[in-house]
Amino acid sequence: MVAVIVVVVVVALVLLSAGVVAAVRISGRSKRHGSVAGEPSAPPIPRQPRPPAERSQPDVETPSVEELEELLRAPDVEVATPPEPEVVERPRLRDRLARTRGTFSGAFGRMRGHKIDDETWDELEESLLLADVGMVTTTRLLDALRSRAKEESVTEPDGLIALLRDEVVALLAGDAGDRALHMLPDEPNVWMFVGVNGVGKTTTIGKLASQRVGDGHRVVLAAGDTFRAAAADQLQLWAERTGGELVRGQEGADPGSVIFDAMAAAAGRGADLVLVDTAGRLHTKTNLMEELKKLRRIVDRTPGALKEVLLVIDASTGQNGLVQAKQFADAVDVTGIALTKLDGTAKGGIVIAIQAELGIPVKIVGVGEGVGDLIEFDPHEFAAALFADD
Ligand SMILES: Nc1nc2c(ncn2[C@@H]2O[C@H](COP(=O)(O)OP(=O)(O)O)[C@@H](O)[C@H]2O)c(=O)[nH]1
Ligand SMILES: [Mg+2]
Repeated sequence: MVAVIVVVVVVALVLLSAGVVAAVRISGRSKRHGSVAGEPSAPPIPRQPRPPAERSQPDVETPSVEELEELLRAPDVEVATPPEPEVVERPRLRDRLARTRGTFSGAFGRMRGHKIDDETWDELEESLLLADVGMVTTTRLLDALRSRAKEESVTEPDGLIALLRDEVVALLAGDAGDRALHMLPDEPNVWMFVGVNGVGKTTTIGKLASQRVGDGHRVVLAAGDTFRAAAADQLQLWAERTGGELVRGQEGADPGSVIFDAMAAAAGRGADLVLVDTAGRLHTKTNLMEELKKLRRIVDRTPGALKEVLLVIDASTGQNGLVQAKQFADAVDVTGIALTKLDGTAKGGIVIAIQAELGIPVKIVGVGEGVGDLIEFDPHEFAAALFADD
């Protein structure tokens, strides 16, 4: 009997002391957990499997499993989880063009009630101008439409609308040139992005990086906008998000040197595409254009090929975008247009004006702020979206 009591007392003492030791260890970890930045960091604590006995001590105040896990986690060790591949569905141009389409569908609705008369032509002209097709291109379209309507004896508004759609497609597809984004195999290809501040250069680069990395290319993003550190930070976020590699310089660094470094990095890492972001301050317009010419020369001198100079235009600026485009196209040989923000604007008709008046192909269009909101431009899809009834 005495022996039994002695055993019980010894077991109780052992349990009690185990509880005290556990409490001391836990409070030590808690202190480390609250360490401030700058303190020497604690070495990572290896995770040990917990013995089942730890859980079966109801009378010692033990932390819950979740609390223990939290406490045992070394505060300064971050386990890098690879970014989840974003599921990107191609947006429908038709959905995103809703506001521009609204301008046309309203006018078409009013036209349909009666035979073609002066009012019909006024409605058409007004809707084209409202959609920022611009006077020059609107006049050209309507002149073509009048002679075709006469030739083909079209008397019903629906016939006229169908003809207008044809004319828009013809104008867009006619002398469009080539809408492909070009790359040569087995060498670094350079695509340079130019345009005024805020039009969407950096965002478009991010979206393209995502597409091309997804297609198996190795992409370098060159932060050639060195005026503001925030510009490179923004590009860095896109690089992290898309799996591209960023090359950046100090704030105020010579953008040319960043491009140089980017080309060297691309060659060294076997990257086949370098997307070059540039600054777009308009108030130093002459300098901006000179800077762009210089960057072009640098790219021309480095190994690798300058395959695209893409002028980024914000569709919501309508006819102003056209004026900008003319200035840029005079300074650098622009190979194509990236037209952004076609979503949410009623001025989508600017696509037609750009194509008709500049003769530079619109290659890609931005239809939202998301990573997947960039689509290659297709005149037939555009016309179908514009003339859809609903
Ligand atoms: N709605 C919409 N917003 C866009 C699009 N492209 C860019 N943006 C937004 O426009 C703003 C300026 O873009 P940013 O890339 O910084 O322009 P940058 O100054 O030319 O580099 C950002 O808020 C972008 O999210 C687009 O296609 N649609
Ligand atoms: Mg930018």
